[in-house]
Amino acid sequence: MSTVEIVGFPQSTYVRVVRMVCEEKGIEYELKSAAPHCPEVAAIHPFGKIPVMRHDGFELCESKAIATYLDLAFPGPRLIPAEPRKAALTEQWVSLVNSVMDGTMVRQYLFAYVFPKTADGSPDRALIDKVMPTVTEQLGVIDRRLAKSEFLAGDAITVADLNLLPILYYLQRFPEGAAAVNGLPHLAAYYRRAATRPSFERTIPPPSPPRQARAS
Ligand SMILES: N[C@@H](CCC(=O)N[C@@H](CS)C(=O)NCC(=O)O)C(=O)O
Repeated sequence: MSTVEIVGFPQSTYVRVVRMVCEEKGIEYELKSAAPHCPEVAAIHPFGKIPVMRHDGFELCESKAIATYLDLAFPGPRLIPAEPRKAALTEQWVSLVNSVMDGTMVRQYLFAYVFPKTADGSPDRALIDKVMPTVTEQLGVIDRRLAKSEFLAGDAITVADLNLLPILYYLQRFPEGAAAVNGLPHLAAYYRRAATRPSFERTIPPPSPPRQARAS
């Protein structure tokens, strides 16, 4: 089989998710840095979002779909468990993070620092202060889950964890986000353990997201 091509900026949390899947499974892949909506991306994703993937003539978009393909098409540890309840819990936590928490933690909190809409380009303090209680509340939901199991879907790492960790990485880069994560004992311990995994270390994004990533 030919090398998997992942297309998208390495700063994107969703791009990092699929890279971490490759790393955890030992899949050989090439990362091609590309902006959302560029022709190469728009040819595969109907709404121009990153990541997109190419493999052996097969093109695919949407991070969860790409993760599922990689998990099923390649050998290596199963990242979406075969056991029905664990598989369903994996889906549940991906969905909760992508449909609710990504909006609060990435699109509002992180973007208030990285892509502020303030006149002078300084961090959007009003938005940060407004959104932090919700960020903390949502992190508490994850902390309570992690009080019960080592990983989100049970006792082994799954796509659910790989989908969350890139967001936690960015939260740790900013003061309120770091304080919120580190103030929750189960979540903080989970993050410390996960951050030592080669899949995490080998996919750490370059320091600053390109301006073109702004549209979302
Ligand atoms: N549901 C998509 C979301 C991907 C996504 O929102 N990617 C962002 C970068 S992190 C993007 O392409 N934003 C540009 C846009 O939405 O126009 C997935 O899971 O792959």
